[in-house]
Amino acid sequence: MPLNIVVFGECGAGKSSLINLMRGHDVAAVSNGANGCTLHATPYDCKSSTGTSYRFWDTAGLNEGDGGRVPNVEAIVRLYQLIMNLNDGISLLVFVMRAPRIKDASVQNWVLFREIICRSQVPAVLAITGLENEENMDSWWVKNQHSFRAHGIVPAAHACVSGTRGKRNRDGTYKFDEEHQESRVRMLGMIERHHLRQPWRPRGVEWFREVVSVSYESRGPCRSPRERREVRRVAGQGIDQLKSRCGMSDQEARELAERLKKG
Ligand SMILES: Nc1nc2c(ncn2[C@@H]2O[C@H](COP(=O)(O)OP(=O)(O)OP(=O)(O)O)[C@@H](O)[C@H]2O)c(=O)[nH]1
Ligand SMILES: [Mg+2]
Repeated sequence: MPLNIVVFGECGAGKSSLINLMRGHDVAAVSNGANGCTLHATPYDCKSSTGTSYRFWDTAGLNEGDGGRVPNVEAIVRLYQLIMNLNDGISLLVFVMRAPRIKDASVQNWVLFREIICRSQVPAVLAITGLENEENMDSWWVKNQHSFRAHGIVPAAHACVSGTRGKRNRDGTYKFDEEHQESRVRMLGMIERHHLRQPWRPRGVEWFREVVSVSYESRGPCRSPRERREVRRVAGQGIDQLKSRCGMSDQEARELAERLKKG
């Protein structure tokens, strides 16, 4: 069976472009406007130079609440469902971000999918796109890695890349052909080195710990023992983590957890 590699990240970051780049031809639709393009998770199979079979999952963009055609909560739910339904397990998370700004939503999504949903059991690598105009694409990471660390984004590996070939030259070549080709080698090398050989099989996150009923005999001032039943709902670990690690408010965390639980 091919190894599942889930490519996720912001709307328009370049996820579909990178999948096309790695496969060597354009099959995944790439957006050319302000609206999000990829609406549903789509698999694309690819064989590495060493013969490993990968299944890249192109996913709907996660956004900061504007722009994308798939509302953010819906995009999160779809990605969660995809990961939960990968019966053959998951071997790698590839998080795609567009340079230069680290958005709050990106930090949240990194923590949510890497730590809370995949429980840090699946390696997560980072692809930073939009670096075609850098003198040396890798030097961008050297200059910026401290910001990622400060935001709690510490990937197993990173690749500074360009997902675009740029404008076509008169001779039929493209402006960023060299950077594009270099990016392909970087992406495939990173994936080859960091994927799990034994895929991790996801388990549902315990969003709520439900204490359905507690019965006990009351003591004390009552003349006769009286049984009381209480129905309580106690926040489970999932919600606590959304709050403490994703910086969500109690209400945001509850609403998201409720949605994810329903599926
Ligand atoms: N300058 C530049 N543009 C890029 C790069 N990668 C992708 N693009 C462009 O960015 C736009 C969005 O690219 P997509 O690959 O569709 O992005 P996506 O993450 O799949 O987008 P959604 O599916 O909408 O979430 C397209 O116009 C691409 O040509 C890059 O590295 N540099
Ligand atoms: Mg896309």
